[in-house]
Amino acid sequence: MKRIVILTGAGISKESGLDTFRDADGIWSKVRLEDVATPEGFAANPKLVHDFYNARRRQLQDPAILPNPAHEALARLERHDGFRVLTVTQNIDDLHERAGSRNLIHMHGEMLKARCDMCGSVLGWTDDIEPFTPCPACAREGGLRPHVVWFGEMPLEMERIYAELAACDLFISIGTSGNVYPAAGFVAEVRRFGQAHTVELNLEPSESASRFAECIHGPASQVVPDYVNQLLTKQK
Ligand code: BJW
Repeated sequence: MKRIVILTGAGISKESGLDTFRDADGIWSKVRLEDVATPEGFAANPKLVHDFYNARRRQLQDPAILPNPAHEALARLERHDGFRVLTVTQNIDDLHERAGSRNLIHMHGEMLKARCDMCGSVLGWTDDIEPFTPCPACAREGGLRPHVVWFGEMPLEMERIYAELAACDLFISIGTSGNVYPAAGFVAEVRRFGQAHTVELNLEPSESASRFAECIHGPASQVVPDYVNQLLTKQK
């Protein structure tokens, strides 16, 4: 059975209505990443960071925000018997799950979860968080934070991800600019470990484009379903 690892980034959710980070109109054009996506920023101004994630959490739950044909195509690929597919997403939205992907790692965490720094509980979370919202598990105030990975923090499930990268036959990177490590280094890891084919599907050449054996550029809602259809046709 062909083993496929798929890495996704903010570009796959752009056509669902969620902003990317580094495009001209992206999130980092509106807020400083040092203020909202570092442990130091959170310690300096927890209210600012909670407000930033509260707004994004509310937006994600807007009924207009839905998976697009790219998310749906990846779920279709995962359901096919001829492939063993792992999707590793840098995104904290839940659009892959909503499209039907099940073998999924959120390496940068999840917007619809909160974590208590005091008792370590990870909880499903759909409401706003304020600096003194008590933790439902330990009842203490001041410890709740978004369950996301900020700069300087260790991404989640790295051991499992590296094992899958070493064993895969095909690595597909979708909608990521290749600026943020360790995800930006996955293509090099794949090439170092084995014989896997490597493909970039992105709106434009990413920072890592030269490291891929094949690059297809265009909007995810078009290039991803086309590429998945090609794989499914070859498998017949
Ligand atoms: C479309 C499209 C359409 C648009 N269709 N495509 C120096 C060298 C190397 C590393 C470091 C260094 N100094 C510091 C580091 C480490 C640091 C890092 O990488 N910094 C860089 C800035 C240099 N990394 C870390 O700190 C990480 N932790 C770490 O390294 O731990 C140690 C470790 C060691 C060894 C092994 C393992 C670990 C943690 C990084 C945490 C990143 N967190 C964020 C916020 C998460 C929560 C939130 O969402 O708020 O994650 S930052 C932000 O960037 C978010 C994203 O997941 C991440 C990646 O962004 P992404 O997805 O690539 O988005 P964009 O906007 O950059 O790109 C979108 C792309 O889509 C573009 O190319 C568009 O063209 C394209 N696109 N429309 C298809 N319709």
